[in-house]
Amino acid sequence: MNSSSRGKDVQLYTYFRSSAAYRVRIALALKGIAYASVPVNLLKGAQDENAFKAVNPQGRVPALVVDNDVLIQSPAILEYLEDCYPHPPLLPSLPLDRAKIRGVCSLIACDIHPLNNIGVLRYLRHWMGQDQASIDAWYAHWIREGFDALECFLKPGPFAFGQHLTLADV
Ligand SMILES: N[C@@H](CCC(=O)N[C@@H](CS)C(=O)NCC(=O)O)C(=O)O
Repeated sequence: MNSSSRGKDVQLYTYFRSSAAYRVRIALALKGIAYASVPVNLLKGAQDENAFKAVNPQGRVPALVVDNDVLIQSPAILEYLEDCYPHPPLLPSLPLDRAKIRGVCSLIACDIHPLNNIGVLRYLRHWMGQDQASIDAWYAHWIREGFDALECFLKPGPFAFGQHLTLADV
């Protein structure tokens, strides 16, 4: 356990296949923060049940509960973890470098992922009448377009931005 996490009661509402929750799990692990997992089975619709909506009215994972405060949205949670548990750092010190890394994070979290979320895909099927092949084509299109752009921003490795692991890798 990270020394600064002692005394805090940390719970992560999560689902094993959720990439947004994965980001938070990776950061928690890298920073050595002890937490309890609360599984929310997205395929069974647990995100829409009252028990979870009482935690996150948006019905999305991840949600991180720190003592009695609920944090939502993986970018905000990652920034919180970076602020409160700075070791190991997942952002460099220079503002310009930090902004470049955050830009890549946003490319993934704001422009690729939301278009392929369960709720969006279900809407395409049930309300827009799209078949599975069309939905798969939609999914693949936004991932391909996003990843093509992402490749242009990556530096020579081993990590996305060079020698150090950052939020872009997370
Ligand atoms: N922008 C949010 C996205 C959270 C999100 O959409 N999580 C997905 C799983 S990856 C979810 O809970 N989906 C439930 C649904 O669409 O019904 C974040 O980065 O935390």
